[in-house]
Amino acid sequence: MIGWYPSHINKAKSKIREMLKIVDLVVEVLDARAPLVSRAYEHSKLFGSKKRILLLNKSDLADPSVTDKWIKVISEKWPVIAISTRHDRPEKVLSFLKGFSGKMETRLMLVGIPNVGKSSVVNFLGRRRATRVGGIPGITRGPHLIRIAKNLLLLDTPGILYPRLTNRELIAKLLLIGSLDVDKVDPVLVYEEIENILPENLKRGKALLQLLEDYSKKRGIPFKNGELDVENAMKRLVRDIAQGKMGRFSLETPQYENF
Ligand SMILES: Nc1nc2c(ncn2[C@@H]2O[C@H](COP(=O)(O)OP(=O)(O)O)[C@@H](O)[C@H]2O)c(=O)[nH]1
Ligand SMILES: [Mg+2]
Repeated sequence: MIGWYPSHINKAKSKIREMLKIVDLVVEVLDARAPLVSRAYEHSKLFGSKKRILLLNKSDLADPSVTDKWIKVISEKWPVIAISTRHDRPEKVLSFLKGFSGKMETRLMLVGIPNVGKSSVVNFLGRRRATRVGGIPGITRGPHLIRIAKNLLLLDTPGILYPRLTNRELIAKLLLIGSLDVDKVDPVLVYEEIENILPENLKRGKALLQLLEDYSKKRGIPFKNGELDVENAMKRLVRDIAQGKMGRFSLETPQYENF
């Protein structure tokens, strides 16, 4: 599980490298609840000196005071904005992005790990009478550029990056934000880490086992011979947490971060 790095990841990376050649600006989409782990990919190596801006998406699911702290820390290095494709108006994001367009056409590309909301951002920005500008020379299938503002073009297919699964805590966090699916990595494998990092407002003073028991009763998850079905309950609870159904939370707070 740890150090797992299958070949589709290399394929996705080489696709991104290909696209980088034809864009001016990379827009990294991160999950506002865990900006560090949602950026646990080789960003420096991959993007080099390419200009970048950061979107902290799903801010409606994060603790707003923690998100404010992140914005302060990150903005020392990168242009950044907290957004929610659920609750914000596209104009908010668009006017932020417009600030980076010059006299010439600027091409943007969205990138991010699974489930941070890349496609939602593309739809969100493309919804407003976006016009397709056409294919990309030399690439017959796949991404197209859409015009989202005067002089601002967006690749309609975002790049998928994969976090490097270097430790168990990172895996637990990725499960809790939904960037690793519970059907791919069983959350019981990182039970202790989940128990340790689960924010207090979700735990409400309970141990994880108690939380699972209460959750199972509430959701009518059958007990097996009177015993709690931990695996099933964990999967469902983790998924509900990731989707924000158990309340807002942040998993990471800026310490002394070199973003
Ligand atoms: N609450 C909330 N959910 C969001 C937001 N943006 C995306 N989602 C949800 O997150 C899930 C993944 O979004 P998607 O755009 O498919 O992510 P992608 O894998 O990065 O392309 C979907 O269920 C979206 O509805 C947001 O700002 N707030
Ligand atoms: Mg997508």
